[in-house]
Amino acid sequence: MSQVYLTGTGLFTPSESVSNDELVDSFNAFVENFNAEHADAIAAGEVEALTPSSSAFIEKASGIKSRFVMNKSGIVDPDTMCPQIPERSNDEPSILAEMSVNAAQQALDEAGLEANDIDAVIVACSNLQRAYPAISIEVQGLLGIEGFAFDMNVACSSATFGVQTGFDMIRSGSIKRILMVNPEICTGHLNFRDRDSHFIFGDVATAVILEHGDVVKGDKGFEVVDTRLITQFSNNIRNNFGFLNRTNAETRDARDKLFVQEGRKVFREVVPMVSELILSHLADNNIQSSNLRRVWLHQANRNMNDLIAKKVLGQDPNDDLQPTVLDQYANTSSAGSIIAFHKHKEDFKNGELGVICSFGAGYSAGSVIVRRAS
Ligand code: CO8
Repeated sequence: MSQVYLTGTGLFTPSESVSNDELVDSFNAFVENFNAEHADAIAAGEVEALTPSSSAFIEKASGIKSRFVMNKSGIVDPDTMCPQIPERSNDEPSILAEMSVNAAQQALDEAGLEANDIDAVIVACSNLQRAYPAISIEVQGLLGIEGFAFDMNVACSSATFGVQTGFDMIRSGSIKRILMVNPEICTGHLNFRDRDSHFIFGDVATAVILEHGDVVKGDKGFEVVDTRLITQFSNNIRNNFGFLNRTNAETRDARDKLFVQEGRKVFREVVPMVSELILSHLADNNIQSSNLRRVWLHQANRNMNDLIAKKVLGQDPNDDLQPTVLDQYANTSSAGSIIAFHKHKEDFKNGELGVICSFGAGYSAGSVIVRRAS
Protein backbone atom coordinates (compact mmCIF):
# COMPACT_ATOMS: atom_id res chain seq x y z
CA MET A 1 0.00 0.00 0.00
CA SER A 2 1.42 3.37 -1.01
CA GLN A 3 -0.48 5.20 1.76
CA VAL A 4 -0.93 8.29 -0.43
CA TYR A 5 -4.45 9.48 -1.17
CA LEU A 6 -5.85 11.94 -3.66
CA THR A 7 -8.52 13.50 -1.47
CA GLY A 8 -9.63 16.59 -3.36
CA THR A 9 -9.82 18.23 -6.77
CA GLY A 10 -10.89 21.68 -7.92
CA LEU A 11 -11.73 23.33 -11.23
CA PHE A 12 -11.78 27.02 -12.09
CA THR A 13 -13.67 27.65 -15.36
CA PRO A 14 -13.52 31.15 -16.92
CA SER A 15 -16.89 32.87 -17.36
CA GLU A 16 -16.44 33.52 -21.11
CA SER A 17 -16.43 30.98 -23.92
CA VAL A 18 -15.92 31.01 -27.69
CA SER A 19 -17.71 28.55 -29.99
CA ASN A 20 -16.10 27.14 -33.13
CA ASP A 21 -18.43 29.25 -35.27
CA GLU A 22 -17.45 32.45 -33.45
CA LEU A 23 -13.76 31.63 -33.77
CA VAL A 24 -14.06 30.71 -37.44
CA ASP A 25 -16.06 33.88 -38.24
CA SER A 26 -13.28 35.99 -36.77
CA PHE A 27 -10.53 33.97 -38.53
CA ASN A 28 -12.32 34.16 -41.86
CA ALA A 29 -12.87 37.92 -41.53
CA PHE A 30 -9.12 38.26 -40.93
CA VAL A 31 -8.43 36.10 -44.06
CA GLU A 32 -10.81 38.18 -46.16
CA ASN A 33 -9.21 41.44 -44.99
CA PHE A 34 -5.69 40.09 -45.59
CA ASN A 35 -6.49 38.82 -49.08
CA ALA A 36 -8.21 42.12 -50.03
CA GLU A 37 -5.31 44.15 -48.70
CA HIS A 38 -2.76 42.05 -50.62
CA ALA A 39 -4.89 41.46 -53.73
CA ASP A 40 -2.30 42.84 -56.18
CA ALA A 41 0.63 40.96 -54.61
CA ILE A 42 -1.47 37.76 -54.55
CA ALA A 43 -2.39 38.24 -58.24
CA ALA A 44 1.31 38.78 -59.07
CA GLY A 45 2.22 35.60 -57.22
CA GLU A 46 4.32 37.50 -54.66
CA VAL A 47 2.12 36.71 -51.63
CA GLU A 48 0.20 33.52 -50.96
CA ALA A 49 -3.53 33.99 -50.40
CA LEU A 50 -4.79 32.78 -47.00
CA THR A 51 -7.38 29.99 -46.84
CA PRO A 52 -10.48 30.13 -44.62
CA SER A 53 -11.02 27.86 -41.62
CA SER A 54 -14.10 25.72 -41.00
CA SER A 55 -16.08 24.63 -37.92
CA ALA A 56 -16.87 21.28 -39.52
CA PHE A 57 -13.13 20.54 -39.94
CA ILE A 58 -12.35 21.55 -36.37
CA GLU A 59 -15.00 19.33 -34.82
CA LYS A 60 -14.20 16.32 -37.03
CA ALA A 61 -10.39 16.59 -36.69
CA SER A 62 -10.29 17.30 -32.95
CA GLY A 63 -13.66 16.84 -31.22
CA ILE A 64 -13.56 20.47 -30.04
CA LYS A 65 -16.80 22.47 -30.18
CA SER A 66 -16.06 25.35 -27.85
CA ARG A 67 -13.45 26.65 -25.38
CA PHE A 68 -13.51 28.74 -22.17
CA VAL A 69 -11.26 31.81 -22.30
CA MET A 70 -10.06 34.54 -19.96
CA ASN A 71 -10.89 37.22 -22.55
CA LYS A 72 -13.24 36.71 -25.49
CA SER A 73 -13.47 40.18 -27.03
CA GLY A 74 -9.79 40.32 -28.03
CA ILE A 75 -9.77 36.79 -29.44
CA VAL A 76 -12.83 37.25 -31.67
CA ASP A 77 -11.88 40.74 -32.90
CA PRO A 78 -10.31 40.13 -36.35
CA ASP A 79 -8.07 43.16 -35.88
CA THR A 80 -6.71 41.91 -32.53
CA MET A 81 -6.95 38.09 -32.42
CA CYS A 82 -5.31 37.89 -29.02
CA PRO A 83 -6.82 37.92 -25.51
CA GLN A 84 -6.68 41.36 -23.91
CA ILE A 85 -5.59 40.95 -20.29
CA PRO A 86 -4.58 44.18 -18.54
CA GLU A 87 -1.29 44.07 -16.64
CA ARG A 88 -1.77 44.16 -12.88
CA SER A 89 0.30 46.05 -10.34
CA ASN A 90 2.69 44.07 -8.14
CA ASP A 91 0.35 44.75 -5.21
CA GLU A 92 -2.50 42.80 -6.82
CA PRO A 93 -2.68 39.00 -7.11
CA SER A 94 -1.38 37.89 -10.50
CA ILE A 95 -4.00 36.35 -12.77
CA LEU A 96 -2.45 32.85 -12.69
CA ALA A 97 -2.30 32.96 -8.89
CA GLU A 98 -5.94 34.12 -8.70
CA MET A 99 -7.14 31.25 -10.92
CA SER A 100 -5.02 28.82 -8.88
CA VAL A 101 -6.46 29.99 -5.56
CA ASN A 102 -10.02 29.51 -6.87
CA ALA A 103 -9.35 25.90 -7.93
CA ALA A 104 -7.27 25.22 -4.79
CA GLN A 105 -10.04 26.37 -2.45
CA GLN A 106 -12.47 23.90 -4.03
CA ALA A 107 -9.93 21.06 -3.65
CA LEU A 108 -9.30 21.99 0.00
CA ASP A 109 -13.07 22.03 0.67
CA GLU A 110 -13.51 18.59 -0.88
CA ALA A 111 -10.66 17.21 1.24
CA GLY A 112 -12.12 18.84 4.37
CA LEU A 113 -8.90 20.79 4.93
CA GLU A 114 -7.88 24.34 5.84
CA ALA A 115 -5.04 25.99 3.90
CA ASN A 116 -2.76 25.76 6.95
CA ASP A 117 -3.04 21.94 6.86
CA ILE A 118 -0.95 21.94 3.66
CA ASP A 119 2.86 21.53 3.78
CA ALA A 120 3.83 22.36 0.18
CA VAL A 121 2.49 23.85 -3.06
CA ILE A 122 3.42 23.01 -6.63
CA VAL A 123 2.23 25.10 -9.57
CA ALA A 124 2.66 22.79 -12.55
CA CYS A 125 1.72 24.21 -15.94
CA SER A 126 2.81 25.00 -19.51
CA ASN A 127 2.85 28.77 -19.44
CA LEU A 128 4.13 30.77 -16.47
CA GLN A 129 3.42 34.48 -16.74
CA ARG A 130 6.71 35.69 -15.30
CA ALA A 131 10.20 34.47 -14.48
CA TYR A 132 10.01 35.09 -10.72
CA PRO A 133 8.98 35.15 -7.94
CA ALA A 134 7.41 31.71 -8.45
CA ILE A 135 3.62 31.75 -8.95
CA SER A 136 3.42 28.86 -6.46
CA ILE A 137 4.98 31.01 -3.72
CA GLU A 138 2.39 33.71 -4.45
CA VAL A 139 -0.38 31.08 -4.21
CA GLN A 140 1.14 29.86 -0.95
CA GLY A 141 1.10 33.44 0.38
CA LEU A 142 -2.45 34.19 -0.78
CA LEU A 143 -3.77 31.03 0.88
CA GLY A 144 -1.65 31.39 4.05
CA ILE A 145 0.21 28.10 3.73
CA GLU A 146 3.46 27.50 5.62
CA GLY A 147 6.26 25.29 4.28
CA PHE A 148 7.52 25.68 0.71
CA ALA A 149 6.40 26.04 -2.90
CA PHE A 150 7.87 25.77 -6.39
CA ASP A 151 6.82 25.96 -10.03
CA MET A 152 7.43 23.30 -12.63
CA ASN A 153 6.77 23.06 -16.37
CA VAL A 154 6.52 19.84 -18.34
CA ALA A 155 3.97 21.28 -20.83
CA CYS A 156 0.81 19.16 -21.14
CA SER A 157 2.21 16.56 -18.74
CA SER A 158 2.85 19.02 -15.92
CA ALA A 159 -0.03 17.74 -13.74
CA THR A 160 0.94 14.06 -13.73
CA PHE A 161 4.59 15.04 -13.20
CA GLY A 162 3.36 17.21 -10.32
CA VAL A 163 1.37 14.30 -8.88
CA GLN A 164 4.41 11.99 -9.00
CA THR A 165 6.57 14.69 -7.38
CA GLY A 166 4.06 15.11 -4.54
CA PHE A 167 3.54 11.34 -4.24
CA ASP A 168 7.31 10.80 -3.90
CA MET A 169 7.70 13.60 -1.34
CA ILE A 170 4.90 12.18 0.80
CA ARG A 171 6.22 8.63 0.55
CA SER A 172 9.74 9.74 1.43
CA GLY A 173 8.41 11.43 4.59
CA SER A 174 9.46 15.01 3.81
CA ILE A 175 5.84 16.24 3.80
CA LYS A 176 2.38 14.92 4.70
CA ARG A 177 0.17 16.97 2.39
CA ILE A 178 0.58 18.83 -0.88
CA LEU A 179 -1.51 21.11 -3.06
CA MET A 180 -0.75 20.88 -6.80
CA VAL A 181 -2.36 23.42 -9.16
CA ASN A 182 -2.44 23.78 -12.94
CA PRO A 183 -3.39 27.29 -14.06
CA GLU A 184 -3.38 27.47 -17.86
CA ILE A 185 -3.97 30.58 -20.00
CA CYS A 186 -3.19 28.70 -23.21
CA THR A 187 -4.84 31.40 -25.35
CA GLY A 188 -2.00 33.76 -24.40
CA HIS A 189 0.44 31.51 -26.29
CA LEU A 190 -1.80 30.66 -29.21
CA ASN A 191 -1.47 32.22 -32.67
CA PHE A 192 -5.10 32.91 -33.57
CA ARG A 193 -3.99 33.80 -37.12
CA ASP A 194 -2.68 30.25 -37.74
CA ARG A 195 -5.32 28.13 -39.49
CA ASP A 196 -3.69 24.84 -38.41
CA SER A 197 -3.86 25.58 -34.69
CA HIS A 198 -6.14 28.57 -33.97
CA PHE A 199 -8.87 26.30 -32.58
CA ILE A 200 -6.83 24.07 -30.28
CA PHE A 201 -6.61 25.68 -26.84
CA GLY A 202 -8.70 27.08 -23.99
CA ASP A 203 -8.08 28.47 -20.49
CA VAL A 204 -8.78 26.90 -17.08
CA ALA A 205 -7.17 25.97 -13.73
CA THR A 206 -7.29 22.66 -11.87
CA ALA A 207 -6.10 21.64 -8.40
CA VAL A 208 -5.32 18.36 -6.65
CA ILE A 209 -4.67 17.55 -2.97
CA LEU A 210 -2.48 14.57 -2.04
CA GLU A 211 -2.24 13.35 1.57
CA HIS A 212 -0.46 10.67 3.55
CA GLY A 213 -2.95 8.07 4.82
CA ASP A 214 -2.10 8.88 8.46
CA VAL A 215 -3.41 12.44 8.23
CA VAL A 216 -6.50 12.20 6.02
CA LYS A 217 -9.31 14.10 7.77
CA GLY A 218 -12.21 13.60 5.38
CA ASP A 219 -13.10 11.04 2.72
CA LYS A 220 -10.03 9.04 1.59
CA GLY A 221 -11.02 9.61 -2.02
CA PHE A 222 -8.61 7.72 -4.26
CA GLU A 223 -5.48 5.82 -3.26
CA VAL A 224 -2.58 6.66 -5.59
CA VAL A 225 -1.48 3.11 -6.43
CA ASP A 226 1.56 4.01 -8.53
CA THR A 227 2.89 6.65 -10.94
CA ARG A 228 5.15 6.48 -13.99
CA LEU A 229 6.67 9.19 -16.17
CA ILE A 230 8.42 9.13 -19.54
CA THR A 231 10.07 11.76 -21.77
CA GLN A 232 11.59 11.66 -25.24
CA PHE A 233 12.94 14.78 -27.00
CA SER A 234 10.96 16.05 -30.00
CA ASN A 235 10.65 19.38 -31.84
CA ASN A 236 7.16 18.52 -33.10
CA ILE A 237 5.48 20.65 -30.40
CA ARG A 238 7.55 23.71 -29.69
CA ASN A 239 7.40 27.28 -28.40
CA ASN A 240 10.60 29.36 -28.60
CA PHE A 241 9.30 32.15 -26.37
CA GLY A 242 11.89 32.98 -23.74
CA PHE A 243 14.07 35.55 -22.05
CA LEU A 244 16.64 35.59 -24.85
CA ASN A 245 14.07 36.66 -27.49
CA ARG A 246 14.78 40.35 -26.82
CA THR A 247 18.45 39.86 -27.66
CA ASN A 248 17.65 39.45 -31.37
CA ALA A 249 15.40 42.17 -32.78
CA GLU A 250 15.03 40.39 -36.15
CA THR A 251 13.56 37.18 -34.74
CA ARG A 252 11.91 38.21 -31.49
CA ASP A 253 8.36 38.44 -32.93
CA ALA A 254 8.65 35.46 -35.29
CA ARG A 255 5.92 32.84 -35.50
CA ASP A 256 7.88 30.30 -33.45
CA LYS A 257 7.62 32.54 -30.35
CA LEU A 258 4.09 31.16 -29.94
CA PHE A 259 2.84 27.54 -29.99
CA VAL A 260 3.72 25.60 -33.17
CA GLN A 261 3.30 21.92 -33.89
CA GLU A 262 3.38 19.20 -36.53
CA GLY A 263 0.00 17.83 -35.51
CA ARG A 264 0.02 14.75 -37.74
CA LYS A 265 3.48 13.66 -36.55
CA VAL A 266 2.47 14.23 -32.92
CA PHE A 267 -0.61 12.08 -33.43
CA ARG A 268 1.38 9.26 -35.06
CA GLU A 269 4.24 9.24 -32.57
CA VAL A 270 2.44 9.90 -29.30
CA VAL A 271 -0.37 7.30 -29.62
CA PRO A 272 2.01 4.27 -29.42
CA MET A 273 4.21 5.96 -26.79
CA VAL A 274 1.26 6.57 -24.47
CA SER A 275 -0.47 3.23 -25.05
CA GLU A 276 2.77 1.37 -24.24
CA LEU A 277 3.37 3.53 -21.16
CA ILE A 278 -0.06 2.72 -19.70
CA LEU A 279 0.05 -0.99 -20.61
CA SER A 280 3.54 -1.54 -19.16
CA HIS A 281 2.63 0.48 -16.06
CA LEU A 282 -0.47 -1.67 -15.48
CA ALA A 283 1.46 -4.93 -16.14
CA ASP A 284 4.16 -3.98 -13.62
CA ASN A 285 1.42 -3.43 -11.04
CA ASN A 286 -0.25 -6.78 -11.90
CA ILE A 287 -3.39 -5.02 -13.12
CA GLN A 288 -5.29 -6.31 -16.13
CA SER A 289 -6.61 -3.53 -18.32
CA SER A 290 -9.99 -5.31 -18.23
CA ASN A 291 -10.09 -4.41 -14.53
CA LEU A 292 -9.98 -0.67 -15.25
CA ARG A 293 -13.24 1.13 -14.66
CA ARG A 294 -12.11 4.25 -16.57
CA VAL A 295 -9.20 6.17 -18.12
CA TRP A 296 -9.03 9.96 -17.80
CA LEU A 297 -6.81 10.96 -20.71
CA HIS A 298 -5.10 14.21 -21.66
CA GLN A 299 -7.59 16.23 -23.68
CA ALA A 300 -5.90 17.17 -26.97
CA ASN A 301 -7.75 15.25 -29.64
CA ARG A 302 -10.85 13.05 -29.50
CA ASN A 303 -9.68 10.67 -32.25
CA MET A 304 -6.30 10.27 -30.58
CA ASN A 305 -7.92 9.45 -27.23
CA ASP A 306 -10.26 6.89 -28.81
CA LEU A 307 -7.24 5.13 -30.35
CA ILE A 308 -5.21 5.15 -27.12
CA ALA A 309 -8.18 3.93 -25.08
CA LYS A 310 -8.89 1.17 -27.60
CA LYS A 311 -5.27 -0.02 -27.48
CA VAL A 312 -5.27 0.05 -23.67
CA LEU A 313 -8.75 -1.34 -22.98
CA GLY A 314 -8.98 -3.75 -25.94
CA GLN A 315 -12.40 -2.43 -26.93
CA ASP A 316 -13.98 0.61 -28.53
CA PRO A 317 -14.23 3.11 -25.66
CA ASN A 318 -17.53 4.76 -24.79
CA ASP A 319 -17.91 8.00 -22.85
CA ASP A 320 -18.10 6.05 -19.59
CA LEU A 321 -14.76 4.27 -20.11
CA GLN A 322 -13.02 7.30 -21.58
CA PRO A 323 -14.87 10.54 -20.78
CA THR A 324 -14.16 13.62 -22.87
CA VAL A 325 -14.27 17.29 -21.90
CA LEU A 326 -12.67 18.41 -25.16
CA ASP A 327 -15.98 19.40 -26.68
CA GLN A 328 -16.54 22.11 -24.04
CA TYR A 329 -13.02 22.94 -22.85
CA ALA A 330 -10.76 22.22 -25.89
CA ASN A 331 -7.10 21.46 -25.07
CA THR A 332 -6.21 23.04 -21.73
CA SER A 333 -2.72 21.58 -21.66
CA SER A 334 -1.77 20.19 -18.22
CA ALA A 335 -5.29 20.62 -16.82
CA GLY A 336 -7.11 18.39 -19.34
CA SER A 337 -6.85 14.97 -17.70
CA ILE A 338 -7.52 16.53 -14.27
CA ILE A 339 -10.71 18.23 -15.57
CA ALA A 340 -11.86 14.83 -16.89
CA PHE A 341 -11.07 13.22 -13.52
CA HIS A 342 -12.71 16.04 -11.54
CA LYS A 343 -15.93 15.82 -13.53
CA HIS A 344 -16.08 12.03 -13.84
CA LYS A 345 -14.99 10.46 -10.54
CA GLU A 346 -18.05 10.61 -8.30
CA ASP A 347 -19.59 7.37 -9.58
CA PHE A 348 -16.54 5.26 -8.64
CA LYS A 349 -17.18 2.50 -6.08
CA ASN A 350 -14.77 1.30 -3.40
CA GLY A 351 -11.90 -0.68 -4.97
CA GLU A 352 -12.53 0.37 -8.58
CA LEU A 353 -9.42 1.27 -10.57
CA GLY A 354 -8.66 3.99 -13.10
CA VAL A 355 -5.73 5.68 -14.83
CA ILE A 356 -5.11 9.44 -15.17
CA CYS A 357 -2.80 9.95 -18.13
CA SER A 358 -1.30 13.07 -19.70
CA PHE A 359 0.89 13.52 -22.79
CA GLY A 360 2.28 16.34 -24.87
CA ALA A 361 5.25 18.53 -25.65
CA GLY A 362 8.67 17.21 -24.79
CA TYR A 363 7.50 14.62 -25.68
CA SER A 364 6.35 13.86 -22.15
CA ALA A 365 3.77 11.48 -20.72
CA GLY A 366 2.64 10.50 -17.24
CA SER A 367 0.47 7.67 -15.93
CA VAL A 368 -1.16 7.69 -12.48
CA ILE A 369 -3.02 4.56 -11.36
CA VAL A 370 -5.72 5.30 -8.76
CA ARG A 371 -8.09 3.11 -6.75
CA ARG A 372 -11.28 4.36 -5.10
CA ALA A 373 -10.61 4.04 -1.40
CA SER A 374 -14.00 4.62 0.23
N1 CO8 B 1 -10.04 24.55 -41.30
C1 CO8 B 1 -10.26 23.80 -42.42
N2 CO8 B 1 -9.32 22.95 -42.90
C2 CO8 B 1 -8.15 22.86 -42.23
C3 CO8 B 1 -7.88 23.63 -41.09
C4 CO8 B 1 -8.88 24.50 -40.62
N3 CO8 B 1 -8.70 25.26 -39.52
N4 CO8 B 1 -6.63 23.33 -40.65
C5 CO8 B 1 -6.13 22.41 -41.50
N5 CO8 B 1 -7.05 22.13 -42.46
C6 CO8 B 1 -6.92 21.22 -43.61
C7 CO8 B 1 -5.47 21.09 -44.05
O1 CO8 B 1 -5.17 22.12 -44.96
C8 CO8 B 1 -5.48 19.73 -44.72
O2 CO8 B 1 -6.00 19.83 -46.01
P1 CO8 B 1 -5.42 18.93 -47.24
O3 CO8 B 1 -5.70 17.52 -46.80
O4 CO8 B 1 -6.22 19.41 -48.38
O5 CO8 B 1 -3.98 19.25 -47.28
C9 CO8 B 1 -6.47 18.93 -43.87
O6 CO8 B 1 -7.29 19.90 -43.20
C10 CO8 B 1 -5.81 18.05 -42.85
O7 CO8 B 1 -4.87 18.83 -42.07
P2 CO8 B 1 -4.00 18.22 -40.90
O8 CO8 B 1 -3.25 17.05 -41.42
O9 CO8 B 1 -3.21 19.31 -40.24
O10 CO8 B 1 -5.18 17.80 -39.93
P3 CO8 B 1 -5.25 16.63 -38.88
O11 CO8 B 1 -6.31 15.70 -39.28
O12 CO8 B 1 -3.92 16.08 -38.54
O13 CO8 B 1 -5.80 17.43 -37.60
C11 CO8 B 1 -4.92 18.32 -35.54
C12 CO8 B 1 -5.04 18.49 -37.05
C13 CO8 B 1 -6.32 18.47 -34.97
C14 CO8 B 1 -4.02 19.42 -35.00
C15 CO8 B 1 -4.38 16.92 -35.21
O14 CO8 B 1 -3.24 16.64 -35.99
C16 CO8 B 1 -4.00 16.76 -33.76
O15 CO8 B 1 -4.75 17.06 -32.85
N6 CO8 B 1 -2.83 16.17 -33.50
C17 CO8 B 1 -2.36 15.90 -32.15
C18 CO8 B 1 -1.81 17.14 -31.60
C19 CO8 B 1 -1.51 17.06 -30.12
O16 CO8 B 1 -1.90 16.21 -29.39
N7 CO8 B 1 -0.78 18.05 -29.69
C20 CO8 B 1 -0.52 18.22 -28.34
C21 CO8 B 1 -0.20 19.65 -28.24
S1 CO8 B 1 -0.49 20.33 -26.74
C22 CO8 B 1 0.89 20.29 -25.74
O17 CO8 B 1 1.71 19.48 -25.70
C23 CO8 B 1 0.97 21.44 -24.82
C24 CO8 B 1 1.80 22.52 -25.35
C25 CO8 B 1 1.81 23.62 -24.38
C26 CO8 B 1 0.55 24.44 -24.40
C27 CO8 B 1 0.74 25.71 -25.11
C28 CO8 B 1 -0.44 26.61 -25.03
C29 CO8 B 1 -0.59 27.45 -26.26
